[in-house]
Amino acid sequence: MFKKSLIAVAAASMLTLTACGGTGSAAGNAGTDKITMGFAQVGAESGWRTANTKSVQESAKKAGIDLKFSDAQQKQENQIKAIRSYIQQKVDVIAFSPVVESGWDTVLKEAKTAKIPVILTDRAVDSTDKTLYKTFLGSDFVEEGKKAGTWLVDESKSATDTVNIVEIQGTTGSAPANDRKEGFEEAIKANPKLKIIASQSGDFTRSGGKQVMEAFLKNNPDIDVVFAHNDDEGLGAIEAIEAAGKVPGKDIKIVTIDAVKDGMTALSNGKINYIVECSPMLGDQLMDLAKKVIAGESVPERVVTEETTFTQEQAKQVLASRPY
Ligand code: GZL
Repeated sequence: MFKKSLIAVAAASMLTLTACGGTGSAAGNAGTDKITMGFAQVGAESGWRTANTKSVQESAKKAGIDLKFSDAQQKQENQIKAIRSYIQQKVDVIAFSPVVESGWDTVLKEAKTAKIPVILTDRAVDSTDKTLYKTFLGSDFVEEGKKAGTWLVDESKSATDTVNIVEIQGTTGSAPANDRKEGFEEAIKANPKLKIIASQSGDFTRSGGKQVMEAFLKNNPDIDVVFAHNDDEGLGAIEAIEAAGKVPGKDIKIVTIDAVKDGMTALSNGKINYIVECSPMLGDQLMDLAKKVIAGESVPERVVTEETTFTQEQAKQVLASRPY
């Protein structure tokens, strides 16, 4: 570990000055100045998450950072266990994407006591104690929800009747689900004809999106629009809509968030109508922030990732070159 190796070198030089003797070798990268990062990932629930994991792992290799990686299968207790194990292993820095916003103060205080800096990536925590982490790198989810809602307001300008919207939310209690909902509702207030008639969590998964959409279709005869918090839920909704004998993208319009390959393919095929991008490619920025934090350099409290939006036409143009 970087920190331990500095101590080891100092101890060794002390020892050589005063007497011979070995120094306790650090677990892992004994005697090297390689940085060790403990990364506690949410899970593997979506195409976005798979791309995010690949980005973190590839960027760590490129940056020469030794990565310890764990997959929490979308369970907070598993992420907390992983963070505690990284503390015991005395890693140089901990990074994680909190599966939900609440319940992190205790374990983050343990990391602070152990003098291990923490970087939040992708999702935020609702802790009021900003000293518990060095920075938060990720998207502005409220803005993403607003972009989706604004598209629908523009799309529905000429609507004379009520536009019935069903919302497939992300993981209950997660920052992206809470914030995307907030942003979308804020935007659609501009057109009182836009009504959310049903809203339920699909847990950011394709199967969850399909199950929720099946229930929506059973209970609501005239759905006009689906707002799905990620592409995977939207893709599941497409399966349910087609099984009900309706045409996704035409009988029922669909707007989603992420812009992963499968979502962009459905968009270019006309089954989704609009996608708001949420970039999973956070690896390089994360490793750069980690090196700065360990070097004692100041880093911004918040690093917002750049992202755009896609229409069906734009998807056709960029699909072949999309990196994930
Ligand atoms: C957003 C990320 C969300 C994605 C989903 O940054 O946390 O989690 O939108 C993923 O696809 O499951």
